[in-house]
Amino acid sequence: MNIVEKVLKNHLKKGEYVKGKEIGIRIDQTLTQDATGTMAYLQFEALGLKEIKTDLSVSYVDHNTVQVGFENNDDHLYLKTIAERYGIFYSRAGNGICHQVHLERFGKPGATLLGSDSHTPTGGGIGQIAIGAGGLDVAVSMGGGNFYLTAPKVYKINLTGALKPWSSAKDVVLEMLKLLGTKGNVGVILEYGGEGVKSLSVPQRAVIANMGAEMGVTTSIFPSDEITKQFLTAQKRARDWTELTADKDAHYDRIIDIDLSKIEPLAATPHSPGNIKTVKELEGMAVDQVCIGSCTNSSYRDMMIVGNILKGKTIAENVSLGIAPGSRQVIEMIDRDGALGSMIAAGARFMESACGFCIGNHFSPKSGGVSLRTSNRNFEGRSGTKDAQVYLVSPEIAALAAVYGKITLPEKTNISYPHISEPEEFLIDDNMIIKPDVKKIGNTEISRGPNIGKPPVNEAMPARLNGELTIKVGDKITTDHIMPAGSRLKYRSNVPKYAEFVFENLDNTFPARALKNKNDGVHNIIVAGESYGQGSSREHAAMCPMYLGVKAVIAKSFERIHAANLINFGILPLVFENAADCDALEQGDKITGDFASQVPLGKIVLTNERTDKKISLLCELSKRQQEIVVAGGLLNYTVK
Ligand code: MIC
Ligand code: SF4
Repeated sequence: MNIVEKVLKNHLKKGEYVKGKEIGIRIDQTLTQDATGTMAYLQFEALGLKEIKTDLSVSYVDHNTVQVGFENNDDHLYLKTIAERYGIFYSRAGNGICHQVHLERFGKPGATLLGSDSHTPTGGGIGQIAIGAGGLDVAVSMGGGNFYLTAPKVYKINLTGALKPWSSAKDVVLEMLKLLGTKGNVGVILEYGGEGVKSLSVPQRAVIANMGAEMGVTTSIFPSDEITKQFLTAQKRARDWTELTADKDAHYDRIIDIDLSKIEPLAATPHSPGNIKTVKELEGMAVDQVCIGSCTNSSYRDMMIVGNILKGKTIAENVSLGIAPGSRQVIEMIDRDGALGSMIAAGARFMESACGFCIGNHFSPKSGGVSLRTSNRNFEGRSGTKDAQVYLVSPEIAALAAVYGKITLPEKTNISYPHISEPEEFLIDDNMIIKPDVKKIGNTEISRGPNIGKPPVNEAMPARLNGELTIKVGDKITTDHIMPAGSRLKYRSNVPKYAEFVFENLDNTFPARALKNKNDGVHNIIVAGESYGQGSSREHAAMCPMYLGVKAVIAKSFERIHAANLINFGILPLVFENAADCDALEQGDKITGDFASQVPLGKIVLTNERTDKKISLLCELSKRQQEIVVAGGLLNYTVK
């Protein structure tokens, strides 16, 4: 068996492990973050769940830590009291980014982790099957319910050699993005192996696993070996280690060879993590802003590299440099080891250990500005500045650009490569993680600020579709396009309010038009191109359209997490049988036909009243998914 099969079969609860078929697995650990967590726990409550049944559940506050207005702090308090009431670990604001902290303090080889964040696969760096999902799926798993996924195809990424100085784990994953792209990888898990794995530390492996999310794979996983053991021992968690390797005769659906010694510094150029160029091609490009941090590149090693490059330097006059280490452990250690002082002396603006700039919560670049970031997504407008040009690079290349004010090749500088070895002991300080207290479980009163609403309730799927094509969008529409983050994020707990911003940057008339249709008894339909719903796991990208009366999304293809979220909220994801039918559809078209009764057929035929043409749409759902969508979503299906 390969590693993926070993872990999944060990957790199999429902279904037969046959590639492409739906299976239900037990989830050992869950994580939530505040931006998706509030709704996840509101749904946990709405499901009537009374206790958590996982081995460990952790609630992190790391996304909305910039508290402009009362909403975010009210959410934090709601999360804290929920954690106390149900026996969940609570990582307080300032303690760090969920994926970094989870890797340091909780991740466990061989265990399953489900997180309400698309970068949960970071845990693959420590040998976990770590999967991102919508908050409702996480709520169900916290309550002991199975998590459903397709038994995956497994690609082996066979690593040989070792990285050269100035080439980084980030460049490995950018190389992977060059090979696999950002679409067409649904239902795949990447399993890293080969001799080259031994040359990568756990945090480096985590960088690579983290950005599998950008390829749309279900997750990525590394073996658990001596390096993993050393990392866990240094985190004083040696007891959590188990060995996890693939059998010699393990089977894979595809093998991709990567020679680490051939990896060059790379960059993802605007506006997709899949637009890869070499740093050499970008040499000399002036930079306005450099941001170092995010769940991708904010470990002790990354920060020490940056601190050493900045040592004794002053950042260029044209550059503003922001640095956000991934956790308090990292901050305390780079303080002890001198890198923090070098960063501050060089002129870095030191930021809270949180998502911050990565999600456009603050530190937006100037209009048209060039921003070099170590994060994982450079979608248009995500930085908070619509026309900014965001490039994704390694911490090494980012730090050099901060010093020289432009993209600079390391060999053209007199800076020598800072070799950083993994610490033998990490500094352990868990005093910002509140542990479950038996006296409070079942007793704590839950705090609910005025912005915290109830999850919206949907009706069952209509028997007949009286549809209007309310909006037609293109390829690679991200959940950031559907439900903007940044300054809008604070409305996450208030669906009617947040729904006012659906498709804000594509067509801000959509919410009002959709709501009017809903009130007139017309069902809204979204039509899209390839890879609809890339990026974030935010279920609001399904929940808010549901609130506005959207009943179906018809696309050329969907990304995994978003398709699952649509089903969970009673919106039917339909795929054009004939992609050319998409071109013939126009905004405003009336689309009608039998609806709920066609779902079990696996194919739905609808009529475009304008052209009087039939459109044939694939509806390839498992029986369980069919029942959920017909019931109007997972809440209705569960709470009958
Ligand atoms: C992101 O990176 O887009 C986020 C913000 O972390 C999201 C979660 C969210 O929308 O809150 C993600 O990746 O799932
Ligand atoms: Fe936070 Fe950015 Fe990571 Fe999302 S990608 S979890 S916003 S740091």
